[in-house]
Amino acid sequence: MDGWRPSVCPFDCPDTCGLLVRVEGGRAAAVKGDPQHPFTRGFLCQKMAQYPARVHHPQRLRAPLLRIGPKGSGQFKEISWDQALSLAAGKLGDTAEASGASSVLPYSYAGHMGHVHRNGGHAFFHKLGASKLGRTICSATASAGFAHGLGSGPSTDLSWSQYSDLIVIWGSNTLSTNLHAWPWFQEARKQGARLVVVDPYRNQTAAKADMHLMLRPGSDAALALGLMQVLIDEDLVDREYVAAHTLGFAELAQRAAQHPPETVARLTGVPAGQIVELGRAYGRAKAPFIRTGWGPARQLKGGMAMRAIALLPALVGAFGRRGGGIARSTGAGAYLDLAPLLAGELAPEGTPTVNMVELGRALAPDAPRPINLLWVYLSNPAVVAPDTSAVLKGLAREDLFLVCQEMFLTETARWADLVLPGASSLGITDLYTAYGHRWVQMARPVIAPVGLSRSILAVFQEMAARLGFSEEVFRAGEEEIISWLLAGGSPCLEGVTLESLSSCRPLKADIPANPYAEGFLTPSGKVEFYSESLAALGLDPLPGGEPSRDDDHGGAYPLQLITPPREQFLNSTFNEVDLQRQRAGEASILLHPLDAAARGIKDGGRVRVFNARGECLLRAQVSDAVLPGVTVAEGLYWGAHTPGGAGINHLTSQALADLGGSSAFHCNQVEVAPVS
Ligand SMILES: Nc1nc2c(c(=O)[nH]1)N[C@H]1C(S)=C(S)[C@@H](COP(=O)(O)OP(=O)(O)OC[C@H]3O[C@@H](n4cnc5c(=O)[nH]c(N)nc54)[C@H](O)[C@@H]3O)O[C@H]1N2
Ligand SMILES: Nc1nc2c(c(=O)[nH]1)N[C@H]1C(S)=C(S)[C@@H](COP(=O)(O)OP(=O)(O)OC[C@H]3O[C@@H](n4cnc5c(=O)[nH]c(N)nc54)[C@H](O)[C@@H]3O)O[C@H]1N2
Ligand code: SF4
Ligand SMILES: [Mo]
Repeated sequence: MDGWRPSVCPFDCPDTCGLLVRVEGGRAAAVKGDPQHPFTRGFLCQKMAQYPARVHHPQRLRAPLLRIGPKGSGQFKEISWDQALSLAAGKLGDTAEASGASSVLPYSYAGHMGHVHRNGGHAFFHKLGASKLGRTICSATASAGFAHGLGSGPSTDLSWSQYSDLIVIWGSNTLSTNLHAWPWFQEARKQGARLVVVDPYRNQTAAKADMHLMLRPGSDAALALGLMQVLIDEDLVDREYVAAHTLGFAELAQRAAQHPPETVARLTGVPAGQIVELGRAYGRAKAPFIRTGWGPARQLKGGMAMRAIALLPALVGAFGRRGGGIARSTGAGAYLDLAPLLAGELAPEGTPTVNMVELGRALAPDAPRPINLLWVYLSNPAVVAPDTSAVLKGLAREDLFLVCQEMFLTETARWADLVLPGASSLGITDLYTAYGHRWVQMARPVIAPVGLSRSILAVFQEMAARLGFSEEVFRAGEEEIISWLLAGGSPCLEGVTLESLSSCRPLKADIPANPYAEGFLTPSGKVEFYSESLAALGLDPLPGGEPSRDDDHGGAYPLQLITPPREQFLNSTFNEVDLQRQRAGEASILLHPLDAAARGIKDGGRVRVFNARGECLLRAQVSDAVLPGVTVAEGLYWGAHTPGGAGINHLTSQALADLGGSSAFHCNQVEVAPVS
């Protein structure tokens, strides 16, 4: 049906925008933001404006492909779905017989965020007895850090910030990665609120702030302790709130006392005067609001960093005030009943789990447990996973059979033996919740399938039929599964039903704007400055200020490198859209004039960035938007779109953060040298 049709942005972004798609002759001709969406309010980011170009891209995969050249050569021939699925079923059977079902590993993440399809392969791999995947790459450490202070569960809603008089954006590049939070912050500013950014570089967001604390990566816990000490020292603590709702203030105060502003200035690179200024402003604000991104968590001590930041609002009683609190992740996803779709009970007891951050290690020929068949979907590990050279070595193994469900011949799909063309979000039915707001929405197909592409769920159900799996989950349709997800009986989803969602308009989940006003889901029910559960794990029960640091091989790699997202890409997605690549420009590295001068590097010159793990060629951008000793490379460019052919994850490591097991993507030591 032609005309403007409702849909949802399927990408891994907190905003989960309401979309309107203009359909002409079964194709998407244009998209715009849905003005009736109460949170995203009618505008889109520049990436999504290119969605029709991506969906109908000439290089979009339209048929199953079988490898006919050497691995990685990109030489394939088209085959039928029947041939492709029979081959896949045969390989799964052979692999399980030869080396056990646990030598099969699914690898998926969040290329598509709809719950039905994102989770639509899990039951299949459980039943098969494949190794499980620990899906930790993004938020596990941040969640764990918060859980050990405030408890799990949703955090304060971003829209609550409109009532705040002091907004602190702590390690989030809002204007690039969470654009629809910005108007709420601006509303508060119109009423006189001050906006402070805590970030290692002057990103788009920091450039628009009233104050920017430029800290060294990995030093957030120290900064938080420094702010706590100012609050305690200047008697800005809300004693009543602390007495009623927290545990361990006396012990915290002792720890904070070891972090006076001068000490913290040394650890963080932030001038002592700024630490005192922000401490005072935070303590005197009526309703201070913090927005933490994931930046502080992508560090070896990232769990500790998030925990320390999360404790600040309790000290000043911010959770008790309209406009006060802390936002990380919110939304209705946690209230869905995923169990019937995941069918975890089908997995044999003792099935091993592979942490997705350690894919390189898991695929090594000498890994303790062999992985001989890897099935990748909704992810592009050759670009997004850390330690790319280890990942590529694994993907290149002659004895690894690689299946890849993809929309494009990505740098992962190039290594595949079998490529299955994936449907886009515009051709399927799914249910979406957000992690940056509380709205729930369903989308139905608005265009005809592109080529022979098929959805994730459809492929796994076909595979299940071939392998003779007979459970109900392998036959249920998309809408039936959505009704299962909603049937858990959570009061937050009252009134959200298949029927009420079927107009494909957003519905609000009944989650309070500031859930922390109603208590904390910690073991004690209070904010835990002192954490017994951390003590039980043998970890520091109090926030500790020692910065994160990558092993620097005795100073051989003296510069810190962070690798945050780039505005023009969504993780590695949109690399395939020419206009977005042009807008992004050449992959670059930001470094301070002193570091550049010491190395004979000129602004705009080509440089080699390297450490023991690998090297990249990038364009130097010399500016005081970053501290001396710190460098920044934005964006996950495909290797093929980077001058030396190697993307930024050649420099990152498989080391795991302290809590939750995420990657320390922003904790790297490197050296930079000019290239003539
Ligand atoms: N345009 C765009 N939007 C995106 C994405 C994208 O790739 N592109 N990705 C999406 C996804 S999957 C996610 S998880 C989110 C992530 O969104 P963000 O949370 O915004 O991303 P981060 O990588 O965590 O980086 C956020 C900020 O943290 C800073 N940072 C790095 N290290 C530290 C540190 O040690 N301390 C502090 N205080 N700050 C630090 C970085 O400089 C950066 O400005 O964004 C989503 N939105
Ligand atoms: N150095 C560094 N590395 C990082 C990060 C960082 O900040 N720095 N960020 C990390 C974070 S936060 C995350 S979440 C991960 C993200 O890692 P991924 O989830 O792997 O993200 P994408 O790169 O977007 O890859 C998703 C793939 O899914 C495909 N896809 C999208 N929709 C569909 C569909 O409907 N069907 C099929 N079959 N395929 C589809 C896309 O074409 C794309 O290739 O990356 C991590 N990697
Ligand atoms: S990527 Fe994020 S900001 Fe852009 S349209 Fe999608 S949900 Fe909205
Ligand atoms: Mo992410």
